[in-house]
Amino acid sequence: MNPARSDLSPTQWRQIGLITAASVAVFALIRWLPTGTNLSHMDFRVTAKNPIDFCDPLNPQFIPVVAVASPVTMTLVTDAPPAAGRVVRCTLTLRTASGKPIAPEDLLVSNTKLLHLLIADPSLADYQHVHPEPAKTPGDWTFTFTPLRGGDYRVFADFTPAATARSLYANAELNVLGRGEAGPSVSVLTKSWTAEQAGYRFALTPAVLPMRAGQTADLRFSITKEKGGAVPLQLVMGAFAHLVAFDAARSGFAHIHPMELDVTQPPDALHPVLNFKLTIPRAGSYVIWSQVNLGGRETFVPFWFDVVP
Ligand SMILES: [Cu+2]
Repeated sequence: MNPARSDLSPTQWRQIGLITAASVAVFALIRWLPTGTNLSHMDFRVTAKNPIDFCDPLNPQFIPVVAVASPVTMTLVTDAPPAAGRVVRCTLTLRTASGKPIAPEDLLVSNTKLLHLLIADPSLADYQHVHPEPAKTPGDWTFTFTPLRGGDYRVFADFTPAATARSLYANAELNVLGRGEAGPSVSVLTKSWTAEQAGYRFALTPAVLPMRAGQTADLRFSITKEKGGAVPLQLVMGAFAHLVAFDAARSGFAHIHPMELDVTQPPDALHPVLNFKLTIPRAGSYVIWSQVNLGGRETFVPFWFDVVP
């Protein structure tokens, strides 16, 4: 008989058996529990010359999404040819470079959502912010939107893989039939730091004018009710205002949020003011689309301006 065995009493054998069974059960339970993402940081690694890897949330920059290589491919399929003024139903597919689907469990919530789409027509007169919902097939996401104009719409996706915990971007184009007759008039393209819409006056005021390329600009965003009274400013995606800047060529964007980070302290009700910082690296024509929630109604207001060298 094996001397080691002879040292153990039947009770000890039973204890070993129970401990082993318990360990197997715990192991099986852990394996059975959802483990989150199946993707690793290697799935989001890019070997190209200009990989997207930046995004310091405290120092938001203009991100040249189109020029840089994204480790993610995005494709768009619509149920019918998109046309201006009509609802378009889209299925968007997100995959890693090696073809792995990017599903909800692979992404972190950012600004209250897993996936943000910034959609703009070639004139940048129609800007929309949409949140796709995950579809049954992993990697597929569905959304609807109504393009106001014709042309090659550009769709920028903004998301944060759980594997890297850093913002990542992708882009795709969607041709929309029509000449834009359903869209806003070109007067919205007039360069201005003020705008009126729906009974409100919006002002975006840079501390120093003109805005210069490469210099951080302090921007003051304010809203007043034209007839006087309180401005019913509410949170949208976890902030009192979102500003998204595009260059005229739509090569990328900058998405910025108020410096007033404490959303439990809303701005003054009669004359809300929010402060932003923005650095634009290159001279040219730009638009900042502001997005606010006024009494439950989402309002988008553009400000066109020039950045000088
Ligand atoms: Cu935002």
